[in-house]
Amino acid sequence: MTRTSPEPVAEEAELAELYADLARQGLVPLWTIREGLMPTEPTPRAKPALWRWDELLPLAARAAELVAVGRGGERRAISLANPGLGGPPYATPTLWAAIQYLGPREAAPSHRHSQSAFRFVLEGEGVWTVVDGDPVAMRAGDLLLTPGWCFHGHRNVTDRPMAWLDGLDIPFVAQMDQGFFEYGPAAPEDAGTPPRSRSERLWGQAGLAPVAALGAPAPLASPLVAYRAERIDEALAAQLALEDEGHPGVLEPGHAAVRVTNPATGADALPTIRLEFHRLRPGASTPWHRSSASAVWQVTAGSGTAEVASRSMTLGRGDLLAVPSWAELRFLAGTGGLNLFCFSDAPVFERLGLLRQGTRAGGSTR
Ligand code: GTQ
Ligand code: FE2
Repeated sequence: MTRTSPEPVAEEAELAELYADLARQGLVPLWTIREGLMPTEPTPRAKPALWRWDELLPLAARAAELVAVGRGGERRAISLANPGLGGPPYATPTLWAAIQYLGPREAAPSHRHSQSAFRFVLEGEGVWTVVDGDPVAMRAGDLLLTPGWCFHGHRNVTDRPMAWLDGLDIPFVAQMDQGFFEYGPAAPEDAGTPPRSRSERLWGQAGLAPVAALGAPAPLASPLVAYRAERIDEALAAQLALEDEGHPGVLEPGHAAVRVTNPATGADALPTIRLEFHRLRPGASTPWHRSSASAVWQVTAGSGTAEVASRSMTLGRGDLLAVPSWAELRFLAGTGGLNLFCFSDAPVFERLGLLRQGTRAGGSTR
């Protein structure tokens, strides 16, 4: 007969003495902690959590009245802190999500860091983000990238305020002790306000790569740093039109989805963050799904419901939803359809052979 638990080998007192001696030497016996260390499946401390845009935006506007932006704080960004994580300003254990706000004519000074970043613009316009000297316009529906170690500063050139969503891998980089940071020039960069960035002029034509750039090793992060609202909308609309015509293209019936990729490699646009846009037809729903990646979703248009774990949450425009690892999730679109932006830590785990995806029934695929 094989036994899975060890035979009792000692008296209580002897055992306690052994544990005390082990602790004094900085040693821990696995058999006392195995279940916590190596659970049957992920047991995230992060919880499904929802932040409403209608509440975030006025709070950011109040912050703008009271708190200046500049060296020191660097950015007027307010982060989403997951209630399950007990304090740190993290939406999930790996992802930072924040609302950033610039008042009329305000500028956030240039800096760079090893963390990868993006900005997604729900509404408004008038801010240029300057990425390694390349001014990139930010307008409603656009996704802008700031790959790791690129200098970047933001400048509002209008008389109206503007707010947007920031996403970064700050928690992941912090946990792994990989954080590096450097200030840029103190004077705000006035690099101009061209309608099209140099990055887009060079890389913005799908399927046409500049030969001059192809000799060098392909960059891990996308050399294209702006993905425009019009192109994203066109790509999603095309999938649904093809579905109407009986051709393949959609992810699931009534559910179009595009991933933001590096045009030089076809891989995820950022090495640590997956970026996707989803569109559900009116009344459509997604099947139950779960992933060992954690994610944050934002409603870009329309409305509906998110069912996550055993909770049901109504979703309106701009609302932000944090989804922990392995939480069961599905979306149901309202009568006007549901459009979503999503970012996750999937590329990290995919590359390390750790990513798992599954359905509700528990059937997991690798
Ligand atoms: O805009 O550079 O939300 O460095 C957090 C860290 C924004 C930024 C954030 C940052 C930035
Ligand atoms: Fe930054």
